[in-house]
Amino acid sequence: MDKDTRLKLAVQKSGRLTDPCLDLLTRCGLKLSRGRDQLMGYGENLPLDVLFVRDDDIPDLVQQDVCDLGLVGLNVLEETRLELAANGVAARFDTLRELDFGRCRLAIAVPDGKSYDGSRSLQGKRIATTYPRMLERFLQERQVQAEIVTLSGSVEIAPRIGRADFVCDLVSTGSTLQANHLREVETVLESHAVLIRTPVQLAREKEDWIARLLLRIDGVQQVKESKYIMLHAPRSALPEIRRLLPGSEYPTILPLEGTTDKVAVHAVCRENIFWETLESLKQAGASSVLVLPVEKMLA
Ligand code: PRT
Ligand code: ZN
Repeated sequence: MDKDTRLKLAVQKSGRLTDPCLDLLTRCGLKLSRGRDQLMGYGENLPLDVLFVRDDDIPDLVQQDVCDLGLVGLNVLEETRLELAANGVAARFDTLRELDFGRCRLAIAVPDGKSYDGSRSLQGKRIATTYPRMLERFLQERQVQAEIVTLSGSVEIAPRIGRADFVCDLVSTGSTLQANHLREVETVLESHAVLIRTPVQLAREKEDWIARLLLRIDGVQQVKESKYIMLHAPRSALPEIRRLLPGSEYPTILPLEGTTDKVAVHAVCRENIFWETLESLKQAGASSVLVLPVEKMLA
């Protein structure tokens, strides 16, 4: 196939986003053969190739039209957008989808034992971060003047070594902050992975494939929580059973051979089904309940 008709997607080479991104692409039906240099993965069955890079480079690769698409954390994307704006350059990337992985937040934390009384407490203080632009915006919005200490890593030790009074870093479980005797006090940004694209109109084939990829991504995101449930129920219990099925539209009601007052109910539930729901279904009269995972879904 002509090279120009193949989409190029930037993905983190090795880090927290790598596995979930590759998993998403696999679920979308992409078979990748990773090149010998491991910098490029070629789509064997779709006209889509993957460029493996550092996550910080992903917005720039899309900005400069080296890649058509990118999978990156919102935190990296927003920091790059502000950095470009500070240099008088407009960002040239559009967000296509918000994804349900890479969840974390950029948060300000204070050493244990130090008091915190709202953003005023940051006035005149030093805050260490690897996200100076987002922190700057946060402080400006609250009309607080503070010194931003930009570090390239290990932000959490800055207070202990006397380089800063506060830190502004990514947090997911909070255990890193806890281990460093820091307490979270402000959220600067809620983040997750996003799929971005160049705003430039691409060749027809490429645009078509982006549209197909988006449909598949939507399908993948939908089925993650979805379940297919089958059960037997007395006709009289149907209203109550429909009420109990989480996130289901119209269930299929089927007759059962040899009985008229019982029917089979089949439904797709777009939310997970917990034991509590099964117990309530049973109480409402359901029997022979089966819950199955949904592998693919196309709305
Ligand atoms: O080498 P490269 O530059 O590509 O990788 P990187 O080291 O810059 O990034 P990486 O792999 O650490 O993270 C990639 C992306 O994952 C980030 O840009 C976020 O969008 C997302 N993400 C989700 C996180 C976290 N959760 C996270 N917990 N990124 C970093 N962390 C770090 C955080 O900086 C802190 O050191 O994990 C620590 C805190 O974690 P908890 O669980 O202890 O709170
Ligand atoms: Zn990085």
